[in-house]
Amino acid sequence: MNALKQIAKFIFRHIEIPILSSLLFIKMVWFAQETGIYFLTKDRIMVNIGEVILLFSIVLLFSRVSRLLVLFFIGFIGSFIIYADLVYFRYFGDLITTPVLSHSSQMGDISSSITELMYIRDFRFFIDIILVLVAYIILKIKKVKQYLMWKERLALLAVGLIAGLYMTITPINNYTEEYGTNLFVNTWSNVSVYNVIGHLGFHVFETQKYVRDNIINSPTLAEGEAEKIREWFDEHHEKLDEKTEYFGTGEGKNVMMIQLESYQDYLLGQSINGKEITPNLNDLADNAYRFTNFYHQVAQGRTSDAEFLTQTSLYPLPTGSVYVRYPTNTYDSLPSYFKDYDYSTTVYHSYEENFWNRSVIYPNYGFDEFVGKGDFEPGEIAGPFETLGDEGVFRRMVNDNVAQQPFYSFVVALTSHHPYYNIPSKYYDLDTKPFDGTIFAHYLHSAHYVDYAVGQLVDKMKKEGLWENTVLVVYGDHDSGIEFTEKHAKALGMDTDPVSLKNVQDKVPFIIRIPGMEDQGRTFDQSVGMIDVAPTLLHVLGKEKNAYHFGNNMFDMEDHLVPFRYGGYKKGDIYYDASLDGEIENGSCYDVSEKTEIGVEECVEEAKRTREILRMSDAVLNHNLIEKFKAQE
Ligand code: GP9
Ligand code: MN
Repeated sequence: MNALKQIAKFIFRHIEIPILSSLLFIKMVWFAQETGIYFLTKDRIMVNIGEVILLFSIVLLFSRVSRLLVLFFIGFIGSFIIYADLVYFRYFGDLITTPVLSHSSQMGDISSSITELMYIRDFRFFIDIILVLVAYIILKIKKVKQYLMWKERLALLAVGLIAGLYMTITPINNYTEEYGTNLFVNTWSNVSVYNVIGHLGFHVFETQKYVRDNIINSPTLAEGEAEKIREWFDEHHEKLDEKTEYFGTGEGKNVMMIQLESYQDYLLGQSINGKEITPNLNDLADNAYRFTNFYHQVAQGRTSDAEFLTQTSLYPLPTGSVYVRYPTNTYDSLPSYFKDYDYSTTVYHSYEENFWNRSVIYPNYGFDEFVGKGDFEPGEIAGPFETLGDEGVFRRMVNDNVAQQPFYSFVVALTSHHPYYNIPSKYYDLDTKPFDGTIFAHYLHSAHYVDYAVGQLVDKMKKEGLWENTVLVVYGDHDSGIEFTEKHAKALGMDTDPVSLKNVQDKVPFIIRIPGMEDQGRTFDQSVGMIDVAPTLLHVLGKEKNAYHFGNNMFDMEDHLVPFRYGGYKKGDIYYDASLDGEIENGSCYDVSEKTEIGVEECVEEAKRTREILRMSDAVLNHNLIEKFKAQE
């Protein structure tokens, strides 16, 4: 009896801790329920409970009455974070991050409607906290005696910390053992990070990353460096102002830009077992301009880097994605340019709106509207993400566009994403022998489906009267991740030597159609890259704009340097493969037209220039220089 009494007393001494910590966990469940994020896996539940236990263990350092005050603060901070995330999610479909908080211009849009996003029922997030505060005040007034019981509290603290750590670390380890640590470097989606490391863990991780990158290792800008970069842009503007026969040929027309997922250039113009892989893109190229040496320049940000390159003509970061690190910087983006000329601007992507932080960066780019996963009508599902297939996305876009002219529409297509399965079987009409069953065969089929979708798009544009008044740009976002081998090249009737194979790897298609031009069908062979898309488009639209763009005008016919983010480059026929150790001399230099390796000394000068350009672009991003330059204008 005595023992039972002791136990009851012991429980009573600490009862508020399990109650309040459970309530905090319940608030996490409410958040997941309302946002529709799937929460019910063993690991997700465990990591969140583990973190709650860790947080509340701290309370044991305090004796009863003061403990209530600490509980109030801890409970308030925890509940406030979850609730703030919920309100933010109701608007942006994502969790709050430090860059967003520290650049509250983004919040400008939301602050006026913030009260609309808060409901009376949300009060439940704070009831327990208020009760704790009331209890504290009563006990204080009644001068209730505090007890110490140091040993008991320290023992409980030890148990709490061990259990909390175990429950937090185990699920994270389970994830990294299976998928590696890439997610924590690239953070392609806040929700993905949250799923792995829990709600509180996400904010701890995200804040430490922000502090590490922006405060502790804050990139420094040497004296006079900003001025030098500005001068570089001034000189570059003179170059961009040179007119060609294509200047202004698309003036006043609508613009549609289609970014195809993982689409390699080698798919175009090729057949497998007698059948064209991309008949519709080939037809399009015959009625447009095709650049046969267009390179992707993406880094770890993959699709987001490709978008960033073409929309802003700045280079992606060496690690992580700019979309995640600098979503609120000032950019001379294509949509913002179109806004200046009263175009409507819309972006389409049939996946989660918060993936790659798009819901934050797109409004900053100047898109009026982002049509994301939740906004499409149900239609034919295709691709590994099991979302609306590209065909449906294109159709929706054209339907919208008819009433939006002049428009700038940008589609981030998705169906042909790695690992290239889940294409409806009726589109499997290529004979992929001898690759049947391999990832390469799946890749060809999914590329073939996307080509079909492009064909449907063109037909619909014609039907809806958009074909003759719309500049159409189609390009691929990056390589397929499948090594292009001798066997593949042979099957497609392409060069099989090692230099050609290397050169093919990072090439993606680039086609631009300017209606009304007589010389359509022309191909351009000079080396160009994604960085050049925005300046080229502005040239075609006939605008002389001193935009802070690093790219060149692809129509000026010059052999410009095409830097790759890892330090390699392509210029004319010269391809430089940088070495991972960063020593320029340890890289390899090739003459692609001769299909041979040449002395590295031939590449040193341009390799240095490549680094210089990337360094300048990094400085522009790290110090938000475009905002500063514009303020000086
Ligand atoms: C999903 C898509 C992912 O939104 O952008 O593409 P990825 O970055 O993996 O190429
Ligand atoms: Mn991609």
